[in-house]
Amino acid sequence: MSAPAAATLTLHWSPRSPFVRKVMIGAHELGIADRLTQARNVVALHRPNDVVMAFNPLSKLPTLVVDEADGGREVFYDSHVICTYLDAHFGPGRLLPERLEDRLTALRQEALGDGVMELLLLRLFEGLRPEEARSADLLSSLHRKLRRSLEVMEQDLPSLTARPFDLGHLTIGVALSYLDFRFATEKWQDAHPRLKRWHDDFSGRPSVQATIPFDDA
Ligand SMILES: N[C@@H](CCC(=O)N[C@@H](CS)C(=O)NCC(=O)O)C(=O)O
Repeated sequence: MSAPAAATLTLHWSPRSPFVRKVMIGAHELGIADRLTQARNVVALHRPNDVVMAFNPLSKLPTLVVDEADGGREVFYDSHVICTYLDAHFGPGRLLPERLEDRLTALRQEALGDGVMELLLLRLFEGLRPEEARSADLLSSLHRKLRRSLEVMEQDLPSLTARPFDLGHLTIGVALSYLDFRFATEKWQDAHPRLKRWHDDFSGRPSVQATIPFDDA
């Protein structure tokens, strides 16, 4: 395991990736965002990126490369593993609660947020296909899963408000922000006013304000 104080941390990064945003919000929350050198890479499901693949065979963002002062190198992916690495070195316990019950809840909420981001990415890709090639079954399935996920997020509000901010809050917040970023017409807020209020508070955090997504290519 590297000694981060002397290491160079390079995050293969995109300003529009919700999974990268998870890591960046985590880094801001830990006060170490300026330790991460951001390397812009464009990745796409249908076009593997050779630079990213040199470190991550799946060609996915985020990927963290840790270069140690002694010449050693370690690579970490995916967003969960990178957040775990950052928390262990710079937290510890601030992103991943130490108490088992809280940690399991945070991890389940992270899985829910990750799943929503994955289904939104699928919906985005499907929407880019010619209309006649789109799968109505897939789009309808994704829609049902999104609706149900929003209901469960709303049911999770008591546990979200009871715990200090952790990876569970972070990931659910990023997923809702990504929904707004890519599908602003979804109007989920009308059906979930309490979740909207929670998301408004989340959106006001300095770490979230510092990582607003944008399309640059
Ligand atoms: N489970 C991964 C998902 C990462 C992911 O899907 N990232 C997208 C960008 S938002 C990507 O790299 N897509 C390129 C590809 O799937 O080839 C994580 O948590 O980091």
